[in-house]
Amino acid sequence: MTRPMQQIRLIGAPTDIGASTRGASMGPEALRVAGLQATLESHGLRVLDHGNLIGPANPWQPPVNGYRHLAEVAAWNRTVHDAVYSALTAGEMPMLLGGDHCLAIGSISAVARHCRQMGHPLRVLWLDAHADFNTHALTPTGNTHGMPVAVLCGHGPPELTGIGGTCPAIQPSAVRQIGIRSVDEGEKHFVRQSGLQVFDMRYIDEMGMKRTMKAALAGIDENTHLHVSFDVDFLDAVIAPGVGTAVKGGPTYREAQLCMEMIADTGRMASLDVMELNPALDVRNGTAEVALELVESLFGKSTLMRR
Ligand code: 6HN
Ligand code: MN
Ligand code: MN
Ligand code: MN
Repeated sequence: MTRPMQQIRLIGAPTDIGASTRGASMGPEALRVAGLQATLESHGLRVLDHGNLIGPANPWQPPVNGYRHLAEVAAWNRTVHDAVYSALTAGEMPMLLGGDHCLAIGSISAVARHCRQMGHPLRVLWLDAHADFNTHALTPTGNTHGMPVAVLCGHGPPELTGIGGTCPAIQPSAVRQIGIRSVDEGEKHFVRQSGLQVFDMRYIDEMGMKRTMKAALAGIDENTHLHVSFDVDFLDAVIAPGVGTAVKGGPTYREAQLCMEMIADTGRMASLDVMELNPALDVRNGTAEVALELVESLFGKSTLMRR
């Protein structure tokens, strides 16, 4: 690392409140066991582990009015919002360790609030097999981890859309989705109607990861706050089986590395979510290890080899 580095604040959010497969609650610990803090420190980064947030237990109930566990989801997201916002206010870089992806509501609401205050343009890179753009009316499952992007764009219940103080928290034009290959029928129409920019697997197949990332990163400047929301199911299920909703046909190990390296090259990443890691479905913590290798690249590990 040659740049002076901001302190990274690890924030564990051990819950699977927004999913219907249990186990993402163990994600933060799996990343720690894989050596997250020591590995990042070995690259000269300053890392402080703030431990785990506390929130309601998973009551394991069926959906009500299209939402499973709405009250608990809101409570967790308020807590995540406050933790991420306090890291940003302290001048640190928050790294949220999920936990299921519904927690990106709290995380990105806080980032958007910070950006409004600082006058920074926000760009959100949503690395995922899924668009996560369902609403209570569209969802086939009631799982709020399938809804965070819609909620952040203002489509959802007020107890979620209002968490960062302004609704909508973000505009669809701030988002670039990458790696998408599983979108529900109604969700698909809503994504199109909302004008989200989606670089799906077909796009990556045809254009390659390099051109995909150039397009997804186009237009950012030295003021841009780049937020990366990394759903580990972004990765091909062959290299990342330890996730609750694995989908075949995702980026290979090298494609994912190039994606992360090109993000690092911008020097603009200012906040990060690592979500949906599910140790209950993993093999010898291998998915956590792959996720960590990709996080190393997000922080510029491979640029060392190019100097
Ligand atoms: N994730 N589209 C499906 C649903 O239930 O709405 C799957 C969502 C997966 C969400 O992986 O973060
Ligand atoms: Mn997701
Ligand atoms: Mn996903
Ligand atoms: Mn900032």
